[in-house]
Amino acid sequence: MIKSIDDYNNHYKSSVENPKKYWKEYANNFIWKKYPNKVLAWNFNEPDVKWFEDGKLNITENIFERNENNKDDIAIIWEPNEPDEKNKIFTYDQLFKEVCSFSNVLKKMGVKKGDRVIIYLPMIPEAAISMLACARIGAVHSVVFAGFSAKSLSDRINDCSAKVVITSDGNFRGSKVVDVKGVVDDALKSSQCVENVLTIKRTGSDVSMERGRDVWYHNQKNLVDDYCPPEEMHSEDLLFILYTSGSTGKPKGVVHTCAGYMLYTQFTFENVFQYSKGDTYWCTADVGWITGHSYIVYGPLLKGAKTIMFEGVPTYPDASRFWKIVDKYNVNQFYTAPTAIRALQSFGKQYLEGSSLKSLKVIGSVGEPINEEAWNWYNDNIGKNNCPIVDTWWQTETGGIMISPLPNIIDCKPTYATLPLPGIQPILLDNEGNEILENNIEGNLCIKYPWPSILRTTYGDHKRCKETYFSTFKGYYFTGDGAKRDDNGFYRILGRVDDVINVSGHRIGTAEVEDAINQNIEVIESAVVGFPHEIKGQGIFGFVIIKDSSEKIDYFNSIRETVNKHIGPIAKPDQILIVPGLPKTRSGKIMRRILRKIASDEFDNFGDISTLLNPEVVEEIITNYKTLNN
Ligand code: 7RM
Repeated sequence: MIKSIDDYNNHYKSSVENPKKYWKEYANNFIWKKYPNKVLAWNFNEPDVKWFEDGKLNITENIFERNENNKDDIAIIWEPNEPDEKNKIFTYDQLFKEVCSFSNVLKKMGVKKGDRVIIYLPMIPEAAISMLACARIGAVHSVVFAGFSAKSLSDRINDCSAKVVITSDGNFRGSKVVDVKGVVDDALKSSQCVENVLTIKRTGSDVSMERGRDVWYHNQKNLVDDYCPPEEMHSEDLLFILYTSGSTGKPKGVVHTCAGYMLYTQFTFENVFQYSKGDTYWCTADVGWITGHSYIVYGPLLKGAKTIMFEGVPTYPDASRFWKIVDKYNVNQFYTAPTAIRALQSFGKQYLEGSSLKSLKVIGSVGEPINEEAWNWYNDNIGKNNCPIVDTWWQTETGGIMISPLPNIIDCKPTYATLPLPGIQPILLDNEGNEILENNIEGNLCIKYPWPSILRTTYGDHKRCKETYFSTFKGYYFTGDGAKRDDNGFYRILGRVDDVINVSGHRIGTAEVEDAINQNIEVIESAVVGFPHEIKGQGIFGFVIIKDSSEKIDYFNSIRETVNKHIGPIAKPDQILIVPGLPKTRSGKIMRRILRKIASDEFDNFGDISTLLNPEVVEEIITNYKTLNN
């Protein structure tokens, strides 16, 4: 583990001067079924990246068998939605048995190495257990956030031709009981590939079970053994697929493979959180996102850490819940998103009274740029000016944290993710692809050299992976983010430079939302942009052209409901403006930059609009906008 600034400098230097040697040394910490001799083969044009190609391993063997001396240590503490419901605690030994039983149930259902399994679950222990069970038997998991609609779920099921869906009867979320199984049933009306639905009982809600297809997990569990041998995996075999939004089309299935992901999540977990044995760590993300994969499940468990999984929401029963959980378990490392910090800040300081938070040593932020005000509030009120804030920049595609302070080693600076971790070689490029060598200038953030957990492909469509990440700037991985560097070499991430909106830390593609809006029968055409939002970071603004109608229609709610149905509640537009037309170039492209300005209350400095086909529409949109906001 990196313990000082000298360590960091030495590590960074060797990781850049001799990356193969650097990562090969780190690979020695793991159990290999076959030790790898080839470390790295790569080419960013195809792209084609292979780490430890001739090695064989199983990631769960590196969680359970490797940590066997610590089998009575706590692995997962599960905190339920209701504060007075009993929590569940799993030692490594207990978790291992749970994972093995689950693996055997999947095997009995005919799931084999390489098969895809969709996990559509709330934050219950089985979410982690089922992921690990897939990994144990070599099946490829694809977790779908349980807030996504039936349509989004079936798109993902079909895209990866999943054989099995794992779900639950329902979800306790704040004061609500949410239907989960019903969404799966709906989704499966348009999916032919799924043979079985393995259902976990959580809420006890009445659900319909289709004979021959749907199976209760608790019935199956009693019929199987609680040991399952690890499947031998090649380093580059698929570990999981996770769908994420981009600037065009439907979400892409980002592919991560076994060995590189394993190395890099453990490496970043231990260094960024400076986790020591006995510590209690809590990441508040949902396992449906990459943060949950890498920093609730894989990173912490590989390290043998004690990780908390929380079923509920930050504001239930009230806005003190997070801080009460921190005190209840004496959390040492706490990792959350700026949107949660801003939301809790807005409830007022009275919700902090009665929580000492004195166990905290490191607090973290992820998912979107953290504004200075939120940073200061977090630092003063949660860290009590005594905990480094690790502002961690990374992506679904990067698998693990890329740029972050190391607590008590690298200084924290509000709004800066600071320095790259060992193995990460960032570069800023201007729009023509020239390297920006001066400091304090905004550029496109790219990475020069592969790191172990870089995405390998987008499932079923390698060309799309190449076009999205490796074609804008030849020879580099393009992140889609803008950034600048200060005189200390610290990076500040400025947000997306493409058509991706970051709403409460969730990535949403404008094209996806437009497609959904256009499904509303009253809609002719739409354009969606992000705008600054106090709590969510960015909100969604839809400019919509509607059909002539004599009826009085509540377009706002009708369109939001359409989006809810097609994507899910997280993509519902915050604002909708009915407009007579959209500003388009002669080639038919919507000039979003104008709409972005208007949605942010700016009505001039639109830049060059000489290519606009219909400049007069801009004034009309502005007039409508001003009426809407009065
Ligand atoms: C981990 C995660 C990725 C996008 C990324 C950025 C933004 C994430 C930060 C951040 C500023 C941060 N994966 N982002 N972390 N921006 N500072 N510390 O969020 O695939 O869902 O999103 O999120 O724009 O490209 S993600």
